[in-house]
Amino acid sequence: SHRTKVALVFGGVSPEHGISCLTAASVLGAIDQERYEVVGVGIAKSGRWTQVPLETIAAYRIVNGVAPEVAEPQDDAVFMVTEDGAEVATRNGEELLDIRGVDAAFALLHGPFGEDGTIQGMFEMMGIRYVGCGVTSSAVGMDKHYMRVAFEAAGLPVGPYVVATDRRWRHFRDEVLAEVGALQFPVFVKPARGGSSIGISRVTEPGEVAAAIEKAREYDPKVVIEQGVRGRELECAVLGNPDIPDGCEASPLGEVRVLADDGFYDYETKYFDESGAALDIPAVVDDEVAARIRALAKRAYHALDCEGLARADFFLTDDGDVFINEINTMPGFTEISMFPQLWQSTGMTYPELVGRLVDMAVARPLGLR
Ligand code: G1L
Repeated sequence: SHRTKVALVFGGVSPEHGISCLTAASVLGAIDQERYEVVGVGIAKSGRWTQVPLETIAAYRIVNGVAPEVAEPQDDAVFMVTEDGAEVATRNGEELLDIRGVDAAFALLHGPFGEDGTIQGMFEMMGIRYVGCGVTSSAVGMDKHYMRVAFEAAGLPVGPYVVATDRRWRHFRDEVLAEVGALQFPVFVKPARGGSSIGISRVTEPGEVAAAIEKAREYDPKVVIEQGVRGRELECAVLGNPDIPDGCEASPLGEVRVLADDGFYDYETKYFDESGAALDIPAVVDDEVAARIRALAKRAYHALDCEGLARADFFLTDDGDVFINEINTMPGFTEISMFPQLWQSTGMTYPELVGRLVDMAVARPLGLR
């Protein structure tokens, strides 16, 4: 019987290289190797691609605080012509894996070049099916400006924000600062397309906005300034594709609990994720509120035309108002991350989740849809 061939693509040039390697180890440990034949495709920090043996991936872990990384390939790939006249890429005389031969690619890559639609576009051009959102959804989901534009167009509740494009900041700085000054403080100043929390400032007074924008601009010429929303952070995992009428299913909610001032969580928590954040699953909220947020999560999924999976993140204020914060097309995905844990709470195991994602990718038609 023929196993479905899956490429795990991981590493990459982003600061989240190590997390990506650890996630690859987590997925490899869960995937049913009786049904799926896995190949490891690493992207070294230099950006060079290399096949990584499964034993190497399985051994990735943090050693004395040092994250794993994809070893740099020592030699360049060279093309050779085989006896039957075909041209193949080789390294050290050994034929390289041709990723076009896989049934689906599972790319675990963060930030620019990976999460932003670029690797999805590469897969599209090469005719490779892949897990998760397509080019446009990935690109829009990575851009805090266009994500809000899409949410607003879909009538979703978005908090007030200002966009400082490079052009506006250079030529109309006073206008930008006046708009930001009209927001309620604190505000959060963020690189528009940063995947992680680098370059983000919490700003409590208007006099500090310009410096925060300059700092965010070190990471992205486009900066988004969001009015802070005081409220609980609730997250919803969404899974699905157009094969079902609703297009997707929403999980129960989870809550990310922030540390109290004394450095302790204010009440007991059930789980901690890999970053040490306390996760409450299911979140303790009224049934009516949970139903409202789950419906918004599905609308957000469709607003970005997501496929496969996404995690939608919300704020719930003390007054019971809900705001969507963002949708993440590549959520944390180790076994203890929010997304897998939310499905686990419904009875779907991590191996089942991985299998479902790969099966959705294999079932997906190539090209426009
Ligand atoms: F392929 C999926 F399923 F869409 C996918 C890809 C990547 C889900 C989750 C992730 N997450 C990651 O790669 C990361 C959290 C390690 C970095 Cl974004």
